[in-house]
Amino acid sequence: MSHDATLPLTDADVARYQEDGAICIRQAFARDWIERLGAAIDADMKTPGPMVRINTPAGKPGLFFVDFQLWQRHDACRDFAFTSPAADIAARLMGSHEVVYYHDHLLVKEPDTEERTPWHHDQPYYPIDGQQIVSLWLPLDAVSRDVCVEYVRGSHRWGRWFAPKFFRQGGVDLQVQDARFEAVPDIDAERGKHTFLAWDMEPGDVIAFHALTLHGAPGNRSSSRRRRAWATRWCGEDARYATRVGQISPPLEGHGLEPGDKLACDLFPRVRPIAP
Ligand SMILES: O=C(O)CCC(=O)C(=O)O
Repeated sequence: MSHDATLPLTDADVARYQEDGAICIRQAFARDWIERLGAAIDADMKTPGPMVRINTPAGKPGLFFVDFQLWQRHDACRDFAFTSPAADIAARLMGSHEVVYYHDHLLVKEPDTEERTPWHHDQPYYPIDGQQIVSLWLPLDAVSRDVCVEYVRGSHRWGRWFAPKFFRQGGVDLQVQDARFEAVPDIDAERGKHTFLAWDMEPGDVIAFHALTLHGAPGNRSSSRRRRAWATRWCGEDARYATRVGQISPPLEGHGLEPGDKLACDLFPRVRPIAP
């Protein structure tokens, strides 16, 4: 496949993504994207979508706000999916000619938010089989390493699938059953066994990570800095719709896909190659 010289990615970055399962790409998105997306996120928080979740218990400080599918309600997010460099970055990292926009996930931790994002990886939440699934975790605010999501280096290559959990303090198991799933190990208790990846980030930087890379995030203990992050999920040509017994997340339905189908449809639009 041809390589776009204007992309902020080298062959070494692609190799590191494949090896580590997470990379930080510096200044992948121009200021205009960050400003437009930041405004869309603030608008979404005022008028959220139907899948909004507040993960901070009443009476606790801060706010851990989660929402989905901003691309369906906000022009800036839709434009990002179709016309920003994101789809080309995803294509190159996955090694896929085709790219489908699967969904997006807003995760805001306002100052003084205590709630962690528990250790998990994403693919068991999805009714999707295949290797080519990448997320772009895009912060709209400067993020220091101690607030950034942390990734367990190389965990996407362990060949293990961990049972999904809700993003609540302590984590509550979702009712997804699959013979492949095992309990997430207590990563904090075995930190000495792993190498962790996290970065100090400026607006415009983005983390790309594989859907089987284990990750978790601290709360936002800053008393003044917001941590607005918008994660977009992208699939390549090997991704196939799969059945799961139980609750998937996000619960995106009405697409009419059958097990084994390629994903592209109105709900999961194909964004590359661009139709002539
Ligand atoms: O932003 C966070 O706290 C966690 C992000 C995450 O889990 C994801 O993008 O899959």
